[in-house]
Amino acid sequence: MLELYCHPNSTYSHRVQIALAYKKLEYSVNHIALEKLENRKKPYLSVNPYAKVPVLKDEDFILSESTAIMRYLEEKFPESQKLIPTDLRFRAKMNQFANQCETEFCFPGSFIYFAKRFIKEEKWDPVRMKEYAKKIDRHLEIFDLYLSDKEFVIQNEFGFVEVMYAPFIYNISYMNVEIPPYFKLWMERVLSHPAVKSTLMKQS
Ligand SMILES: N[C@@H](CCC(=O)N[C@@H](CS)C(=O)NCC(=O)O)C(=O)O
Repeated sequence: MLELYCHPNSTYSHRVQIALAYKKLEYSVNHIALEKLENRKKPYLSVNPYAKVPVLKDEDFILSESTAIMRYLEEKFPESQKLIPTDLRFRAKMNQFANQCETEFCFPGSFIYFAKRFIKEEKWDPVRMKEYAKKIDRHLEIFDLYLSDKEFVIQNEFGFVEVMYAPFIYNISYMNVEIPPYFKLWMERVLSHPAVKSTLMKQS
């Protein structure tokens, strides 16, 4: 059976858990206690020397990086509900949006979210947080325009890009950003998807 090393509050773990729920794949969970720094000690470092979750274990095969895991699941279980288009150009566009999701939204967003949720205010880096909030605002402006005539990002269907964003838009209130109208509607659609709801409702 598939085994997922993850943490109940980990946004990147949630991506994989949403993909597994969407594809209706069974797996067992191995919680890594990030708060006790279990990820930075042996034996976990032999699972992922970068000390991050999630990691997927499929028999003797070990894979880290949430998007690499999602791509693996798609190829390993071709009969399950599809997350990735087969058409070359739609898939290429999906990859464009996936990269922009990481660099323009998730990376700067996580910096702000992590500080506000887990670090004392006197230790924040307010200059960088402001700069990152501006970067996200710009991203949302561009994304909003794209979404103005669409329900979902690729082929108007819930898919890979929505799964990537879901755990991060769930926490968007921490980011102090303006949420433009079409992005807001898309966010509501994504967060109400059963695979997203069932996964994110479990977090503490
Ligand atoms: N690029 C990685 C990021 C994974 C990541 O940053 N995971 C966080 C939890 S959400 C983590 O393990 N942090 C522990 C640490 O950095 O010590 C992915 O997509 O899986």
